[in-house]
Amino acid sequence: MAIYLNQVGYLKDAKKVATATKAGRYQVVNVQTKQVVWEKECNAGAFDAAAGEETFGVDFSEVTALGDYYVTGEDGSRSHPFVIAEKPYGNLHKDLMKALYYQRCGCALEEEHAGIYTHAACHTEPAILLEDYLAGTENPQTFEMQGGWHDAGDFGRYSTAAAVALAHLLYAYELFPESFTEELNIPESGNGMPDVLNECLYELEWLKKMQREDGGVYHKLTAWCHAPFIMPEEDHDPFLLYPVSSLAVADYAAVMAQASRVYKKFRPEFAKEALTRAKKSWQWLKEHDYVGFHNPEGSNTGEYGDGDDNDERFWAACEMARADEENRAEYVAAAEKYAKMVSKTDFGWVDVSALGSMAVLTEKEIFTEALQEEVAQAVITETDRLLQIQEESGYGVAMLPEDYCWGSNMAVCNRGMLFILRALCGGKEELFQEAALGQLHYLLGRNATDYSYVTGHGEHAFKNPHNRPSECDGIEEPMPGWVSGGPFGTPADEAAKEKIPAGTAPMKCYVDDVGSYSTNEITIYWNSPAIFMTAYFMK
Ligand code: 9MR
Ligand code: ZN
Repeated sequence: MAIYLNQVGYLKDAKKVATATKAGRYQVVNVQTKQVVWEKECNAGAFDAAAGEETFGVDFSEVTALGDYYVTGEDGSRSHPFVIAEKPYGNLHKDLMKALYYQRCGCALEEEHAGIYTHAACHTEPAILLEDYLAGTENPQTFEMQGGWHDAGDFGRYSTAAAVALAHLLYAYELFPESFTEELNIPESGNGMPDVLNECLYELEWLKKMQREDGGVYHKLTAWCHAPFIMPEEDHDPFLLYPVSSLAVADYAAVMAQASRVYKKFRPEFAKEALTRAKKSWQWLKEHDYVGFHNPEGSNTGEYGDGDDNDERFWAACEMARADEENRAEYVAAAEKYAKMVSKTDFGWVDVSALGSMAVLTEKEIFTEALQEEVAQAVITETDRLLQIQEESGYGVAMLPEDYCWGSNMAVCNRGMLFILRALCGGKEELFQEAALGQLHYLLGRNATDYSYVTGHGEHAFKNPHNRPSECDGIEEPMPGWVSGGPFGTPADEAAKEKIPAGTAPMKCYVDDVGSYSTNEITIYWNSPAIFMTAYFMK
Protein backbone atom coordinates (compact mmCIF):
# COMPACT_ATOMS: atom_id res chain seq x y z
CA MET A 1 0.00 0.00 0.00
CA ALA A 2 1.35 3.31 -0.94
CA ILE A 3 0.59 7.00 -0.66
CA TYR A 4 1.76 9.25 -3.48
CA LEU A 5 1.95 13.02 -3.35
CA ASN A 6 3.98 16.02 -4.37
CA GLN A 7 7.21 15.44 -2.44
CA VAL A 8 8.27 19.07 -2.75
CA GLY A 9 5.13 20.64 -1.44
CA TYR A 10 1.99 22.64 -1.79
CA LEU A 11 0.99 26.27 -2.00
CA LYS A 12 -0.74 27.21 1.20
CA ASP A 13 -4.24 27.68 -0.18
CA ALA A 14 -4.09 25.25 -3.08
CA LYS A 15 -5.95 21.98 -3.40
CA LYS A 16 -3.93 19.13 -1.84
CA VAL A 17 -4.77 15.58 -2.78
CA ALA A 18 -2.63 12.48 -2.31
CA THR A 19 -3.30 9.21 -4.13
CA ALA A 20 -3.51 6.05 -2.03
CA THR A 21 -3.83 2.51 -3.31
CA LYS A 22 -6.11 1.35 -0.47
CA ALA A 23 -9.24 2.59 1.20
CA GLY A 24 -9.07 3.60 4.86
CA ARG A 25 -8.45 6.29 7.39
CA TYR A 26 -5.67 8.76 6.61
CA GLN A 27 -3.92 11.32 8.74
CA VAL A 28 -1.74 14.33 8.06
CA VAL A 29 1.04 14.57 10.62
CA ASN A 30 3.37 17.46 11.39
CA VAL A 31 6.96 16.23 11.00
CA GLN A 32 8.40 18.18 13.93
CA THR A 33 5.59 18.06 16.52
CA LYS A 34 4.20 14.64 15.45
CA GLN A 35 0.81 16.24 15.91
CA VAL A 36 -2.05 14.87 13.79
CA VAL A 37 -3.47 17.95 12.10
CA TRP A 38 -6.10 16.27 9.94
CA GLU A 39 -7.76 12.89 9.51
CA LYS A 40 -10.46 11.38 7.39
CA GLU A 41 -11.95 8.16 6.06
CA CYS A 42 -11.20 7.90 2.30
CA ASN A 43 -13.21 5.09 0.81
CA ALA A 44 -14.22 6.28 -2.65
CA GLY A 45 -12.06 4.36 -5.10
CA ALA A 46 -11.80 4.19 -8.87
CA PHE A 47 -9.73 2.20 -11.32
CA ASP A 48 -6.97 4.21 -12.98
CA ALA A 49 -6.30 2.78 -16.43
CA ALA A 50 -2.90 4.47 -16.96
CA ALA A 51 -1.56 3.03 -13.68
CA GLY A 52 -3.54 -0.21 -13.90
CA GLU A 53 -4.74 -0.05 -10.31
CA GLU A 54 -7.46 1.08 -7.95
CA THR A 55 -6.82 4.50 -6.41
CA PHE A 56 -8.30 6.49 -3.54
CA GLY A 57 -8.06 10.27 -3.28
CA VAL A 58 -6.90 11.67 0.06
CA ASP A 59 -8.00 15.30 -0.06
CA PHE A 60 -6.38 17.25 2.75
CA SER A 61 -6.83 20.71 1.22
CA GLU A 62 -8.17 21.90 4.58
CA VAL A 63 -4.64 21.85 5.94
CA THR A 64 -3.27 25.32 5.30
CA ALA A 65 -0.93 25.96 8.23
CA LEU A 66 2.63 26.42 7.01
CA GLY A 67 4.92 23.55 7.99
CA ASP A 68 6.44 20.15 7.17
CA TYR A 69 4.10 17.19 7.03
CA TYR A 70 3.57 13.63 5.89
CA VAL A 71 0.47 11.51 5.33
CA THR A 72 -0.01 8.16 7.06
CA GLY A 73 -2.45 5.31 6.58
CA GLU A 74 -3.91 3.06 9.29
CA ASP A 75 -1.59 0.18 8.36
CA GLY A 76 1.39 2.38 9.23
CA SER A 77 2.22 3.27 5.64
CA ARG A 78 3.58 6.73 5.23
CA SER A 79 4.15 9.20 2.41
CA HIS A 80 7.30 11.16 1.71
CA PRO A 81 7.44 14.46 3.59
CA PHE A 82 6.37 17.72 1.95
CA VAL A 83 6.00 21.37 2.91
CA ILE A 84 3.06 23.68 2.90
CA ALA A 85 4.49 27.10 2.13
CA GLU A 86 3.78 30.48 0.59
CA LYS A 87 6.40 29.81 -2.10
CA PRO A 88 7.24 26.12 -2.11
CA TYR A 89 8.75 26.12 -5.62
CA GLY A 90 11.49 28.74 -5.30
CA ASN A 91 14.50 26.42 -4.96
CA LEU A 92 13.07 24.09 -7.54
CA HIS A 93 12.70 26.95 -10.00
CA LYS A 94 16.27 28.04 -9.41
CA ASP A 95 17.70 24.56 -9.89
CA LEU A 96 15.63 23.91 -13.02
CA MET A 97 17.16 27.09 -14.45
CA LYS A 98 20.70 26.42 -13.26
CA ALA A 99 20.62 22.99 -14.89
CA LEU A 100 20.78 24.71 -18.28
CA TYR A 101 24.10 26.28 -17.33
CA TYR A 102 25.49 22.75 -16.82
CA GLN A 103 24.62 22.04 -20.46
CA ARG A 104 26.85 24.81 -21.74
CA CYS A 105 29.08 23.66 -24.55
CA GLY A 106 32.28 25.26 -25.78
CA CYS A 107 33.38 26.67 -22.44
CA ALA A 108 34.81 25.29 -19.22
CA LEU A 109 32.48 24.92 -16.26
CA GLU A 110 34.52 26.47 -13.45
CA GLU A 111 34.21 25.63 -9.78
CA GLU A 112 33.11 29.15 -8.94
CA HIS A 113 29.85 28.59 -10.79
CA ALA A 114 29.61 24.85 -11.28
CA GLY A 115 30.61 23.78 -7.75
CA ILE A 116 31.60 20.12 -7.91
CA TYR A 117 30.28 19.66 -11.46
CA THR A 118 33.24 21.19 -13.29
CA HIS A 119 34.60 20.19 -16.67
CA ALA A 120 37.05 21.56 -19.21
CA ALA A 121 35.93 23.33 -22.38
CA CYS A 122 34.34 20.91 -24.84
CA HIS A 123 33.57 20.81 -28.56
CA THR A 124 35.72 23.79 -29.48
CA GLU A 125 36.87 22.42 -32.84
CA PRO A 126 35.30 23.91 -35.96
CA ALA A 127 32.52 22.02 -37.72
CA ILE A 128 32.26 20.91 -41.34
CA LEU A 129 29.35 20.35 -43.67
CA LEU A 130 27.84 16.88 -43.72
CA GLU A 131 28.29 16.66 -47.48
CA ASP A 132 32.02 17.35 -47.20
CA TYR A 133 32.32 14.74 -44.48
CA LEU A 134 30.55 12.13 -46.59
CA ALA A 135 32.54 12.99 -49.72
CA GLY A 136 35.79 12.86 -47.77
CA THR A 137 36.67 16.33 -49.10
CA GLU A 138 40.31 17.03 -48.39
CA ASN A 139 40.34 20.59 -47.15
CA PRO A 140 36.72 21.23 -46.42
CA GLN A 141 35.36 24.61 -45.47
CA THR A 142 35.20 24.91 -41.68
CA PHE A 143 32.70 26.74 -39.49
CA GLU A 144 33.20 28.17 -36.01
CA MET A 145 30.18 26.76 -34.16
CA GLN A 146 31.25 26.89 -30.52
CA GLY A 147 28.66 27.47 -27.82
CA GLY A 148 25.06 26.66 -26.98
CA TRP A 149 23.66 23.97 -24.71
CA HIS A 150 24.08 20.25 -25.17
CA ASP A 151 20.58 19.16 -26.10
CA ALA A 152 20.24 16.35 -23.63
CA GLY A 153 22.23 13.36 -22.40
CA ASP A 154 23.97 13.53 -25.79
CA PHE A 155 26.24 16.33 -27.00
CA GLY A 156 24.23 17.28 -30.09
CA ARG A 157 22.83 20.73 -30.67
CA TYR A 158 19.62 20.91 -32.67
CA SER A 159 18.00 24.09 -34.01
CA THR A 160 14.35 23.18 -33.46
CA ALA A 161 14.85 21.79 -29.96
CA ALA A 162 16.87 24.88 -29.04
CA ALA A 163 14.26 27.29 -30.37
CA VAL A 164 11.44 25.62 -28.48
CA ALA A 165 13.31 25.53 -25.16
CA LEU A 166 14.28 29.18 -25.60
CA ALA A 167 10.71 30.15 -26.38
CA HIS A 168 9.35 28.51 -23.22
CA LEU A 169 11.89 30.45 -21.18
CA LEU A 170 11.45 33.77 -22.94
CA TYR A 171 7.66 33.59 -22.68
CA ALA A 172 7.98 32.68 -19.02
CA TYR A 173 10.20 35.71 -18.48
CA GLU A 174 7.89 38.01 -20.44
CA LEU A 175 4.79 36.90 -18.57
CA PHE A 176 6.25 36.48 -15.07
CA PRO A 177 9.37 38.69 -14.87
CA GLU A 178 9.06 38.93 -11.09
CA SER A 179 9.87 35.21 -10.84
CA PHE A 180 13.29 35.73 -12.41
CA THR A 181 14.92 38.23 -10.10
CA GLU A 182 17.20 35.83 -8.26
CA GLU A 183 20.77 35.31 -9.42
CA LEU A 184 21.85 31.86 -10.57
CA ASN A 185 25.56 32.24 -9.92
CA ILE A 186 26.48 31.91 -13.58
CA PRO A 187 29.47 33.79 -15.07
CA GLU A 188 27.29 36.72 -16.17
CA SER A 189 25.40 37.11 -12.88
CA GLY A 190 25.29 40.67 -11.64
CA ASN A 191 25.77 42.27 -15.07
CA GLY A 192 22.46 44.09 -14.85
CA MET A 193 20.50 41.69 -17.01
CA PRO A 194 18.26 38.99 -15.43
CA ASP A 195 20.06 35.65 -15.38
CA VAL A 196 17.34 33.92 -17.38
CA LEU A 197 18.21 36.28 -20.23
CA ASN A 198 21.93 35.74 -19.66
CA GLU A 199 21.51 31.99 -19.87
CA CYS A 200 19.26 32.22 -22.94
CA LEU A 201 21.71 34.57 -24.63
CA TYR A 202 24.38 31.90 -24.38
CA GLU A 203 22.13 29.61 -26.41
CA LEU A 204 20.95 32.35 -28.78
CA GLU A 205 24.52 33.39 -29.63
CA TRP A 206 25.13 29.84 -30.73
CA LEU A 207 21.80 29.52 -32.55
CA LYS A 208 22.69 32.65 -34.52
CA LYS A 209 25.52 30.70 -36.11
CA MET A 210 23.17 28.03 -37.45
CA GLN A 211 21.84 30.48 -40.05
CA ARG A 212 23.31 30.52 -43.55
CA GLU A 213 23.84 33.63 -45.64
CA ASP A 214 20.63 32.91 -47.59
CA GLY A 215 18.48 32.68 -44.44
CA GLY A 216 18.39 28.88 -44.42
CA VAL A 217 19.06 27.28 -41.02
CA TYR A 218 20.94 24.03 -40.53
CA HIS A 219 18.75 21.42 -38.89
CA LYS A 220 21.41 20.25 -36.47
CA LEU A 221 25.04 20.23 -35.42
CA THR A 222 26.06 16.80 -34.19
CA ALA A 223 28.65 14.12 -34.76
CA TRP A 224 27.82 11.29 -37.17
CA CYS A 225 26.93 9.03 -34.24
CA HIS A 226 26.37 9.63 -30.53
CA ALA A 227 29.59 9.65 -28.48
CA PRO A 228 30.18 6.82 -26.05
CA PHE A 229 29.83 7.59 -22.34
CA ILE A 230 32.72 10.03 -21.93
CA MET A 231 33.05 13.52 -20.53
CA PRO A 232 32.24 16.17 -23.17
CA GLU A 233 35.80 17.49 -23.32
CA GLU A 234 36.99 14.00 -24.27
CA ASP A 235 34.76 13.92 -27.33
CA HIS A 236 36.71 14.87 -30.45
CA ASP A 237 34.57 13.34 -33.15
CA PRO A 238 34.06 15.82 -35.96
CA PHE A 239 30.91 17.89 -35.59
CA LEU A 240 28.82 18.17 -38.73
CA LEU A 241 26.33 20.69 -40.05
CA TYR A 242 23.35 18.77 -41.38
CA PRO A 243 21.17 20.18 -44.17
CA VAL A 244 18.68 23.00 -43.83
CA SER A 245 15.07 22.15 -42.99
CA SER A 246 12.11 24.50 -43.19
CA LEU A 247 11.29 23.36 -39.65
CA ALA A 248 14.54 24.84 -38.42
CA VAL A 249 14.17 27.99 -40.51
CA ALA A 250 10.66 28.75 -39.23
CA ASP A 251 11.52 28.04 -35.59
CA TYR A 252 14.60 30.19 -35.97
CA ALA A 253 12.62 33.10 -37.43
CA ALA A 254 10.10 32.82 -34.61
CA VAL A 255 12.53 32.73 -31.72
CA MET A 256 14.84 35.39 -33.17
CA ALA A 257 11.82 37.66 -33.65
CA GLN A 258 10.82 37.02 -30.07
CA ALA A 259 14.37 37.65 -28.86
CA SER A 260 14.46 40.93 -30.77
CA ARG A 261 11.61 42.17 -28.58
CA VAL A 262 12.77 40.67 -25.31
CA TYR A 263 16.38 41.88 -25.52
CA LYS A 264 15.62 45.39 -26.77
CA LYS A 265 15.95 46.89 -23.32
CA PHE A 266 19.15 45.13 -22.24
CA ARG A 267 21.00 44.35 -25.49
CA PRO A 268 19.76 46.71 -28.22
CA GLU A 269 22.51 45.71 -30.65
CA PHE A 270 21.74 42.03 -30.31
CA ALA A 271 18.01 42.75 -30.58
CA LYS A 272 18.53 44.55 -33.87
CA GLU A 273 20.65 41.78 -35.27
CA ALA A 274 18.09 39.18 -34.16
CA LEU A 275 15.35 40.97 -36.09
CA THR A 276 17.47 41.23 -39.23
CA ARG A 277 18.18 37.51 -38.98
CA ALA A 278 14.52 36.69 -38.37
CA LYS A 279 13.51 38.65 -41.46
CA LYS A 280 16.08 36.86 -43.56
CA SER A 281 14.73 33.49 -42.49
CA TRP A 282 11.16 34.64 -43.09
CA GLN A 283 12.17 35.58 -46.64
CA TRP A 284 13.66 32.10 -47.08
CA LEU A 285 10.35 30.60 -45.92
CA LYS A 286 8.45 32.59 -48.51
CA GLU A 287 10.66 31.18 -51.21
CA HIS A 288 10.60 27.55 -50.10
CA ASP A 289 7.97 24.93 -49.45
CA TYR A 290 8.28 22.29 -46.77
CA VAL A 291 11.76 20.81 -46.40
CA GLY A 292 11.86 17.99 -43.85
CA PHE A 293 14.76 16.20 -42.27
CA HIS A 294 15.76 12.56 -42.11
CA ASN A 295 18.96 11.12 -40.78
CA PRO A 296 21.17 9.78 -43.52
CA GLU A 297 21.60 6.01 -43.36
CA GLY A 298 24.02 5.08 -40.59
CA SER A 299 23.85 8.33 -38.64
CA ASN A 300 22.14 7.90 -35.27
CA THR A 301 22.09 11.29 -33.59
CA GLY A 302 18.70 12.90 -32.90
CA GLU A 303 16.43 13.35 -35.88
CA TYR A 304 13.67 15.67 -34.70
CA GLY A 305 11.83 14.81 -37.86
CA ASP A 306 8.44 16.36 -38.47
CA GLY A 307 6.23 15.90 -41.51
CA ASP A 308 4.43 19.23 -41.22
CA ASP A 309 5.87 22.73 -40.99
CA ASN A 310 2.61 24.70 -40.92
CA ASP A 311 2.73 24.96 -37.13
CA GLU A 312 6.31 26.26 -37.24
CA ARG A 313 5.27 28.77 -39.92
CA PHE A 314 2.27 29.78 -37.81
CA TRP A 315 4.45 30.50 -34.79
CA ALA A 316 6.94 32.41 -36.97
CA ALA A 317 4.17 34.54 -38.50
CA CYS A 318 2.79 35.41 -35.06
CA GLU A 319 6.15 36.43 -33.65
CA MET A 320 7.19 38.30 -36.80
CA ALA A 321 3.95 40.28 -36.51
CA ARG A 322 4.94 41.37 -33.03
CA ALA A 323 8.54 42.19 -33.86
CA ASP A 324 8.42 43.79 -37.31
CA GLU A 325 5.83 46.53 -37.24
CA GLU A 326 6.64 47.71 -40.73
CA ASN A 327 5.44 44.54 -42.43
CA ARG A 328 2.86 43.55 -39.86
CA ALA A 329 -0.08 43.17 -42.24
CA GLU A 330 1.77 40.51 -44.20
CA TYR A 331 2.53 38.44 -41.09
CA VAL A 332 -0.95 38.75 -39.65
CA ALA A 333 -2.37 37.50 -42.94
CA ALA A 334 0.07 34.58 -42.88
CA ALA A 335 -0.84 33.79 -39.27
CA GLU A 336 -4.50 33.69 -40.25
CA LYS A 337 -3.75 31.34 -43.11
CA TYR A 338 -1.67 28.90 -41.05
CA ALA A 339 -4.00 29.06 -38.04
CA LYS A 340 -6.52 27.09 -40.05
CA MET A 341 -4.07 24.23 -40.57
CA VAL A 342 -2.74 23.65 -37.06
CA SER A 343 -3.87 22.59 -33.57
CA LYS A 344 -2.83 25.82 -31.80
CA THR A 345 -2.57 23.82 -28.57
CA ASP A 346 0.81 22.10 -28.36
CA PHE A 347 4.14 23.40 -27.07
CA GLY A 348 6.41 20.52 -28.09
CA TRP A 349 9.05 20.43 -30.81
CA VAL A 350 6.80 18.47 -33.21
CA ASP A 351 3.82 20.78 -32.89
CA VAL A 352 4.89 24.25 -31.79
CA SER A 353 1.63 25.96 -32.71
CA ALA A 354 0.66 26.87 -29.13
CA LEU A 355 3.72 29.11 -29.06
CA GLY A 356 1.91 31.09 -31.75
CA SER A 357 -1.25 31.00 -29.64
CA MET A 358 0.75 32.35 -26.73
CA ALA A 359 1.81 35.28 -28.92
CA VAL A 360 -1.71 35.97 -30.18
CA LEU A 361 -3.37 35.77 -26.79
CA THR A 362 -0.83 37.85 -24.91
CA GLU A 363 -0.54 40.72 -27.40
CA LYS A 364 -4.06 40.80 -28.73
CA GLU A 365 -4.07 44.35 -30.11
CA ILE A 366 -2.06 43.52 -33.18
CA PHE A 367 -4.07 40.51 -34.33
CA THR A 368 -7.52 40.52 -35.88
CA GLU A 369 -10.47 39.66 -33.71
CA ALA A 370 -11.25 36.69 -35.89
CA LEU A 371 -7.80 35.21 -35.24
CA GLN A 372 -7.97 35.89 -31.52
CA GLU A 373 -11.33 34.20 -31.40
CA GLU A 374 -10.13 31.18 -33.37
CA VAL A 375 -7.05 30.73 -31.18
CA ALA A 376 -8.96 31.24 -27.92
CA GLN A 377 -11.58 28.73 -29.00
CA ALA A 378 -8.94 26.10 -29.77
CA VAL A 379 -7.30 26.62 -26.37
CA ILE A 380 -10.66 26.47 -24.59
CA THR A 381 -11.77 23.29 -26.36
CA GLU A 382 -8.48 21.51 -25.71
CA THR A 383 -8.16 22.57 -22.06
CA ASP A 384 -11.76 21.50 -21.44
CA ARG A 385 -10.89 18.09 -22.88
CA LEU A 386 -7.71 17.84 -20.81
CA LEU A 387 -9.50 18.94 -17.66
CA GLN A 388 -11.99 16.13 -18.08
CA ILE A 389 -9.13 13.62 -18.40
CA GLN A 390 -7.49 15.08 -15.33
CA GLU A 391 -10.70 14.85 -13.31
CA GLU A 392 -11.04 11.18 -14.18
CA SER A 393 -7.42 10.35 -13.37
CA GLY A 394 -6.65 8.76 -10.02
CA TYR A 395 -3.42 10.75 -10.04
CA GLY A 396 -4.98 14.05 -11.01
CA VAL A 397 -2.98 14.24 -14.21
CA ALA A 398 -4.26 15.05 -17.69
CA MET A 399 -2.75 12.02 -19.38
CA LEU A 400 -4.48 9.10 -21.07
CA PRO A 401 -2.81 5.67 -21.13
CA GLU A 402 -1.75 6.28 -24.74
CA ASP A 403 -0.12 9.61 -23.88
CA TYR A 404 2.84 7.90 -22.17
CA CYS A 405 5.17 8.35 -25.11
CA TRP A 406 8.95 8.88 -25.14
CA GLY A 407 9.44 11.94 -22.96
CA SER A 408 5.91 11.76 -21.51
CA ASN A 409 6.88 14.34 -18.90
CA MET A 410 7.03 16.82 -21.76
CA ALA A 411 3.34 16.24 -22.41
CA VAL A 412 2.69 16.55 -18.67
CA CYS A 413 4.49 19.91 -18.53
CA ASN A 414 3.24 21.24 -21.85
CA ARG A 415 -0.32 20.54 -20.79
CA GLY A 416 0.47 22.41 -17.60
CA MET A 417 1.54 25.35 -19.76
CA LEU A 418 -1.65 25.16 -21.77
CA PHE A 419 -3.74 25.20 -18.57
CA ILE A 420 -1.81 28.31 -17.55
CA LEU A 421 -2.48 29.98 -20.89
CA ARG A 422 -6.16 29.20 -20.37
CA ALA A 423 -6.02 30.61 -16.84
CA LEU A 424 -4.43 33.78 -18.16
CA CYS A 425 -6.80 34.31 -21.08
CA GLY A 426 -9.88 32.14 -21.07
CA GLY A 427 -11.61 32.83 -17.77
CA LYS A 428 -12.09 30.34 -14.90
CA GLU A 429 -8.65 31.32 -13.69
CA GLU A 430 -8.69 29.43 -10.41
CA LEU A 431 -9.94 26.22 -11.92
CA PHE A 432 -7.19 26.16 -14.51
CA GLN A 433 -4.52 27.23 -12.07
CA GLU A 434 -5.41 24.13 -10.07
CA ALA A 435 -5.32 22.06 -13.23
CA ALA A 436 -1.80 23.28 -13.97
CA LEU A 437 -0.78 22.50 -10.39
CA GLY A 438 -2.11 18.99 -10.88
CA GLN A 439 0.47 18.48 -13.63
CA LEU A 440 3.23 19.73 -11.35
CA HIS A 441 2.10 17.48 -8.49
CA TYR A 442 2.34 14.48 -10.79
CA LEU A 443 5.85 15.49 -11.89
CA LEU A 444 6.99 15.86 -8.30
CA GLY A 445 5.73 12.55 -7.01
CA ARG A 446 1.98 12.11 -7.21
CA ASN A 447 2.36 9.31 -9.71
CA ALA A 448 2.39 5.52 -9.71
CA THR A 449 6.18 5.13 -9.67
CA ASP A 450 6.59 7.16 -6.47
CA TYR A 451 9.44 9.11 -8.08
CA SER A 452 9.87 12.82 -8.12
CA TYR A 453 11.01 13.34 -11.70
CA VAL A 454 13.30 16.24 -10.79
CA THR A 455 16.78 15.43 -9.48
CA GLY A 456 17.48 16.75 -6.00
CA HIS A 457 13.86 17.69 -5.29
CA GLY A 458 11.77 15.36 -3.19
CA GLU A 459 12.79 12.59 -0.81
CA HIS A 460 12.51 9.99 -3.56
CA ALA A 461 13.83 11.93 -6.55
CA PHE A 462 15.31 10.03 -9.48
CA LYS A 463 19.10 9.84 -9.34
CA ASN A 464 20.45 8.22 -12.47
CA PRO A 465 19.69 10.39 -15.45
CA HIS A 466 20.80 9.20 -18.87
CA ASN A 467 23.27 12.05 -19.16
CA ARG A 468 26.91 11.58 -20.14
CA PRO A 469 28.56 14.00 -17.68
CA SER A 470 26.33 12.78 -14.85
CA GLU A 471 27.52 9.25 -15.38
CA CYS A 472 31.19 9.98 -16.13
CA ASP A 473 32.09 12.69 -13.63
CA GLY A 474 32.59 10.18 -10.79
CA ILE A 475 30.23 12.16 -8.56
CA GLU A 476 27.54 10.16 -6.83
CA GLU A 477 24.77 12.77 -6.69
CA PRO A 478 23.44 13.94 -10.04
CA MET A 479 23.28 17.65 -10.77
CA PRO A 480 20.10 18.96 -9.18
CA GLY A 481 17.22 20.34 -11.21
CA TRP A 482 16.94 17.92 -14.11
CA VAL A 483 13.55 16.71 -15.35
CA SER A 484 13.46 13.08 -16.45
CA GLY A 485 11.76 12.10 -19.72
CA GLY A 486 9.55 9.81 -17.65
CA PRO A 487 7.46 6.70 -18.30
CA PHE A 488 7.18 5.38 -21.85
CA GLY A 489 4.49 2.77 -22.47
CA THR A 490 6.63 0.93 -25.02
CA PRO A 491 10.20 1.51 -23.85
CA ALA A 492 12.80 1.46 -26.58
CA ASP A 493 16.08 0.82 -24.76
CA GLU A 494 17.61 -2.38 -23.42
CA ALA A 495 17.89 -1.22 -19.80
CA ALA A 496 14.18 -0.48 -19.62
CA LYS A 497 13.15 -3.56 -21.59
CA GLU A 498 15.11 -5.74 -19.25
CA LYS A 499 13.76 -4.23 -16.05
CA ILE A 500 10.15 -3.47 -16.95
CA PRO A 501 8.03 -6.63 -17.18
CA ALA A 502 5.82 -7.00 -20.25
CA GLY A 503 2.29 -5.84 -19.61
CA THR A 504 3.31 -3.11 -17.12
CA ALA A 505 0.80 -0.24 -17.06
CA PRO A 506 2.07 2.79 -19.02
CA MET A 507 2.41 5.14 -16.04
CA LYS A 508 4.74 2.59 -14.46
CA CYS A 509 6.96 1.97 -17.49
CA TYR A 510 9.89 3.83 -16.03
CA VAL A 511 13.28 2.89 -14.67
CA ASP A 512 15.75 5.11 -12.85
CA ASP A 513 18.66 3.64 -14.76
CA VAL A 514 21.40 5.58 -16.51
CA GLY A 515 21.12 3.27 -19.50
CA SER A 516 17.46 3.99 -20.07
CA TYR A 517 17.57 6.69 -22.69
CA SER A 518 13.92 6.22 -23.58
CA THR A 519 12.55 6.68 -20.03
CA ASN A 520 15.24 8.51 -18.09
CA GLU A 521 17.09 10.98 -20.28
CA ILE A 522 17.12 14.72 -19.67
CA THR A 523 16.69 17.50 -22.24
CA ILE A 524 16.64 21.27 -22.33
CA TYR A 525 13.02 21.25 -23.56
CA TRP A 526 11.81 19.04 -20.71
CA ASN A 527 13.23 21.50 -18.20
CA SER A 528 11.93 24.59 -19.99
CA PRO A 529 8.16 23.94 -19.67
CA ALA A 530 8.70 22.95 -16.02
CA ILE A 531 10.39 26.34 -15.57
CA PHE A 532 7.39 28.02 -17.17
CA MET A 533 5.16 26.33 -14.59
CA THR A 534 7.29 27.13 -11.55
CA ALA A 535 7.65 30.73 -12.75
CA TYR A 536 3.87 31.02 -12.87
CA PHE A 537 3.43 29.62 -9.37
CA MET A 538 6.13 31.85 -7.88
CA LYS A 539 4.73 35.13 -9.07
O1 9MR B 1 12.52 13.75 -27.36
C1 9MR B 1 12.62 12.93 -28.50
C2 9MR B 1 11.50 11.92 -28.49
O2 9MR B 1 10.26 12.56 -28.55
C3 9MR B 1 11.68 10.97 -29.66
O3 9MR B 1 10.70 9.97 -29.61
C4 9MR B 1 13.07 10.34 -29.59
C5 9MR B 1 13.35 9.35 -30.69
O4 9MR B 1 13.39 9.97 -31.91
O5 9MR B 1 14.05 11.35 -29.62
C6 9MR B 1 13.96 12.24 -28.53
O6 9MR B 1 14.89 13.21 -28.65
C7 9MR B 1 16.21 12.86 -28.36
C8 9MR B 1 17.02 13.47 -29.49
O7 9MR B 1 16.74 12.77 -30.66
C9 9MR B 1 18.50 13.50 -29.20
N1 9MR B 1 18.77 14.10 -27.94
C10 9MR B 1 18.07 13.46 -26.84
C11 9MR B 1 16.59 13.52 -27.04
C12 9MR B 1 15.82 12.97 -25.85
O8 9MR B 1 15.82 11.60 -25.76
ZN1 ZN C 1 30.21 20.40 -25.67
